[in-house]
Amino acid sequence: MSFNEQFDQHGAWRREFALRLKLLAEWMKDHDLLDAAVEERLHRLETQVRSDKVMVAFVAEFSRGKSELINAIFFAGYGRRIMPAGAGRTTMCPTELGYDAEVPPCLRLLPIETRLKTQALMEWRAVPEKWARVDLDVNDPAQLAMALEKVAEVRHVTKQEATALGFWHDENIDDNPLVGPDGLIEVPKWRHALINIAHPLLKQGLVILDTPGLNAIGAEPELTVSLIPQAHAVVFILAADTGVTKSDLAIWREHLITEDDENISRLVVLNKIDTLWDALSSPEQIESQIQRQRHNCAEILDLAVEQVIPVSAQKGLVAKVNRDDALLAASHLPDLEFALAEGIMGKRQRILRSAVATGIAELRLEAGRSIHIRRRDLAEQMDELRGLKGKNASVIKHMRTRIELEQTEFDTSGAKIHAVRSVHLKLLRDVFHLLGTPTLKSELAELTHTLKQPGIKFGVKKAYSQTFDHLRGALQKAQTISGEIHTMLMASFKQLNAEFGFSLQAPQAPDLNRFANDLSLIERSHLQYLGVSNVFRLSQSDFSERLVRALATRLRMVYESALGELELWNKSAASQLDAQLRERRRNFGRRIEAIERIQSAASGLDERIGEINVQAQELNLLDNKLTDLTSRLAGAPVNNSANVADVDEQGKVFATSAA
Ligand SMILES: Nc1nc2c(ncn2[C@@H]2O[C@H](COP(=O)(O)OP(=O)(O)O)[C@@H](O)[C@H]2O)c(=O)[nH]1
Ligand SMILES: [Mg+2]
Repeated sequence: MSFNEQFDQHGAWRREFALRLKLLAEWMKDHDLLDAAVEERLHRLETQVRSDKVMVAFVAEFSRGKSELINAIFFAGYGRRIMPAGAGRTTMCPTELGYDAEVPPCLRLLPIETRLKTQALMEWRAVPEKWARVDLDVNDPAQLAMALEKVAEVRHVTKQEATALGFWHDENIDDNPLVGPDGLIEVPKWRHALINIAHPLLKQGLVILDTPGLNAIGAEPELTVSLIPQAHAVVFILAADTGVTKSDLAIWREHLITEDDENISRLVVLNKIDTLWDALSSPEQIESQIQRQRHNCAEILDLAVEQVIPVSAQKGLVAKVNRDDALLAASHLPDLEFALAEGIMGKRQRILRSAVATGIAELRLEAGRSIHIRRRDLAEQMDELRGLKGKNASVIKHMRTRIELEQTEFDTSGAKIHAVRSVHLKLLRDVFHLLGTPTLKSELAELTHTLKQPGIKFGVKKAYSQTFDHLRGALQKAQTISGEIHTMLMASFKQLNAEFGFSLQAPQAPDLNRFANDLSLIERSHLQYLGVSNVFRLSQSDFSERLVRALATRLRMVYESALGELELWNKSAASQLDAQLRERRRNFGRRIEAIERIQSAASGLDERIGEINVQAQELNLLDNKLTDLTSRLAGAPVNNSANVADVDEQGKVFATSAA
C-alpha cells in the first residue's frame, strides 16, 4: 500500500473514531453519565484524534531534489510541478504545507528581516498580519505553481546586512554564499513560508516541511530545535550525481542523528539515479553502478544498505503525470512510498491508538463509578423497604424520621467536603506555580543573561545543562506534591466514604517522567548549537537570545502538556465529589418519597420493591452497554470499507438505545 493510501486509511479511521466518540458522548449524556471530568476527557480524546497531525520533513543540502520529491510523492495528481524545483528555482526558505480550515487557501510569507528581531518563529505565527499573503486557487494548478514560486525569491544585500541576517560569517569563510560582482550577497527574501491548501492528504492532517540547504538550517534554530525534532518522519536526501559531500555529511551529523529513534522515522534517499541511466551501458551495468553508490552512501552514513533507498524523483513525477508504469517502476518511487507508509503511518497509528485506549479506559472507569453509586443506592433502598414488610404504620413513620435524621447528618458532609477542597486547591496552586509560565520565563531570562556574559564561550554548555536541571527539578517537585495530593485525597476520601457512605476513589496521579524525558530530548537536540563550531554564532548576543526564545516555545509546550494532565487528574477527583454529592442527595429524596407513597397508601410496598428491581436491571443493562461501547471504541479496528458501514449501524444502535 502506498503512503497516500495508508494515510487515507488513517484519516478514515480517525473520522470513524471521532464519530463513535460523539455518539458515545450523546448516549452518556442521555443517561446522565456525563460529569465534568468525563466530559473533559471525551473532549480531549476527540480533539486528539481529530487534530492528529503527521509531519514529514524533507531535509538535505540545496538541490538534492527535496522539492521535486515532494511534487512526485504528494502532488503528481495536479499533473505538474507545484513546488518550484526546476533548474535555478530552488526553495530558499523553509516551507510548510498543511491545511487549516479556518484560513482561506493561501501562501503566507514571513519577511527575512524578522530575523533581526528576537521573536521566535512560533511567536510570529501568532501575528498573521506580519506575513505577506497570496491567495491560492487550488483548482488552478498553474496559478498555484506560479504563486509558490515566491518561496524561491531572493534579495541582494550588503555584507553587513547579510551578517546581521545570519548568512555571512567572517569567521567561517567556507560556508559563506558567493559575493556578486556588485559586492552584494544573495539571501532569501523570506524567512518562512506557510502554504495552506485543501489537498486531500493535507486535509487529513499531513504536514510537509520542505527545507532549503545547510546554511538556512543553521541560521534558524527553530528548525532544529523545534520543527525537525517534532516531525514524525525525516527524509534525508542525497543525490547520485554528487555522492555524499562534506555539507551532506554536516547536515546528517549535526541535524539528523538524534537519540529519539523511537518516535522518529528516518529515511535516507539516494535521488537522481536517472543521471546514471546511460544509453551506452547495459541495464545490469547501470544497476550495479546504482548499487555501488548505494553501498557507498550507506557506509559513509553508517547505515545498513537497505536503509538507503535509490529513486529518481524527477522520472517518478513524469511517470505519474504521463501514467507510464514502466518508468514509474524504474524510478523506484513506489519503494520509497512504501517505506514511508510503513515507517510513519504504522507507527503513528500504534501511538495514537494506545493513547486513545488509555483515555477510553479512564473514561470507562469514571462513568462506571456513577453506575456503581446508583447501584449501591438502589440496594440500600431495597434493604430498607424489605425491612418494612409486614410492619405497621408507626414503624414506617419511624423509618421516615430516621431517613430525615440521616439526611440532616449528611448535610454536614458539605462542610467537610469544602475543607477537603480547599486543601486540595492549595496544593494544586503550588503545582501550577511550579510549572507555570512565569517560572519558565524567569528560568530562561536567567539563561539569556548568563549567555550574554562576556567570556561565557566555554561555560555555555554548563549554563544550558543547569537550566535543564532546574526545569527537570520543577517537574520532580510537581511529582512530589502530586504524590502528597494523592495521599491527602486517599485519606479524605476514605473518611468521607466511611462517614457519609460515599464511594469515592482517589485517582492515581499522572506520571510526569514522560515530560522529564521530553525535556532531555530537547536538551540533546540543542546541544549541537553549543559545539565549538557554533561558538562564533553564540557570541552574537541576538543569536543566543533567539536560540533561547525558540527553546522557550518548545519548553512551554512540554510544561503545558504536563499541566494539562495534572489538571485532568484533579478534575477527575473534584468531579467525583460533585457527582457523588448529587447522587446521594437525590437518593435521600427518592427514599423519602418512597416512604411517603407507602404512608399515604398511594402505592404498595411490593410495587415499590418491584420498581427498584426493574431499575436495578436497567442499571445492569446500562453498565453492559457502557462496557460494550467503550471496548468497541478502544479496539476499533484499523478500518476498511466494511467497517465504515459498521459505523452507520453502530450509529443506529446508539440512536435507538438513546431514544
Ligand atoms: N536528473 C534528475 N534531476 C533531478 C531529480 N530530482 C530533482 N532534480 C533536479 O535537481 C534540481 C534541484 O531539485 P530541487 O527539488 O529544487 O532540489 P531542492 O533544493 O533539494 O529542493 C532541479 O533542477 C531538479 O529538476 C531527479 O530525480 N533526477
Ligand atoms: Mg527545494
